[in-house]
Amino acid sequence: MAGSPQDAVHMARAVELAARGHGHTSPNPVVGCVVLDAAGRVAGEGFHAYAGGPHAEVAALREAGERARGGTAYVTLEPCDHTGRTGPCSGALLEAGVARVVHAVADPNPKAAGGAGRLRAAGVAVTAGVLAEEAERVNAEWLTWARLGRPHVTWKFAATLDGRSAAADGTSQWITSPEARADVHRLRARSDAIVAGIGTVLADDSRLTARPALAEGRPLRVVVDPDARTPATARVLDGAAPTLVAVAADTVTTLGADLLRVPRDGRGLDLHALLKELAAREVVSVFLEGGPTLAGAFLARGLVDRVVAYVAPALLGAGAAALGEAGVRTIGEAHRLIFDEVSPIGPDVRLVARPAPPHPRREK
Ligand code: AOF
Ligand code: ZN
Repeated sequence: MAGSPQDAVHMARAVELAARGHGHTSPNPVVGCVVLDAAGRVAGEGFHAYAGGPHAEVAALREAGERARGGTAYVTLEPCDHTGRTGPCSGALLEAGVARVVHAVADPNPKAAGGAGRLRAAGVAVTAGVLAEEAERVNAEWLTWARLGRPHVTWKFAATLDGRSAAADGTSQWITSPEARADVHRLRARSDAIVAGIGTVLADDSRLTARPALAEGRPLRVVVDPDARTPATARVLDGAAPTLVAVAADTVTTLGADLLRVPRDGRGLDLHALLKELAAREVVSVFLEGGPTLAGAFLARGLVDRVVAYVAPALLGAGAAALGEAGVRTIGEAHRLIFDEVSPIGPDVRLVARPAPPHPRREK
């Protein structure tokens, strides 16, 4: 059932509300809700603001009060039917006397799902799938984690217009503007974990933190370091945020850091296994910051869900490419993307893209 044009308008608002939770709800989803009264006027709005806080439906019902009776609730995610940190939203909607519930995406969490069925069984009209694509996109991180059992991965890089992240002599600082770098800090702060390869840690000695003013819960830092080459003095091991050094299961080391043992996969670590471990630690979203080798390995394994590129209006003509070997042998195997966003950031451009759905003719 697609729903009416009015349904789409109210669901679009619910998606907007859901987005307000970005960066604050982990390991829970972002969810938005709009409640109309029986006459079709907006009576309440709500969103899920933090894990453990009221669900979007409860927040919107609270605002609507008695006006919800006989009305319609628009929710970006199927109402839950379980008692977790809070009570079931299916029950709250029934109690409020809502006559119709419209939701965009089914809840993939087996513990919480079933709200739609319970509401239907109680005589509530339920419409599913309205603005599903938009609601999927706003909640992409959590849906990836809940469906695939691994975190959603955003790969970020900064490069010149000719796609290089370092000059011929290896210098790489300040390719992009302060505005772009501030934006990176905002995205880091919204992520559960920041992942970088040992090459980047050795080359840049980056702290991989978000500016304190931005990060309420400090994102976990993860160094992919099969042979435990992280120096004990590396800035990534300072006390500013927790850090995990992911080393191979067979690596012998005296490094005084929290180690995560992961099986090997060729020359590197088994990235599927690494992500599964992080998912189990309630890491829903990963911000992958390179370098080129690690990014290529993630891409080759189909483990990049979003690409954020900061492109500076500069040309180098020589020097390391932003992306290393990524499992592409011929043009037909290129990782095809769709641009979701192109926006100026100071003098630079920010591009946001995601993998294109498989093309029937390109499938082997
Ligand atoms: C949310 N916010 O607005 C909705 C959710 O741990 P709990 O009790 O808060 O339950 C979390 C689950 O509830 C979550 O995994 C999802 O399946 C469902 N719906 N969750 O955090 C909401 N509607
Ligand atoms: Zn709920």
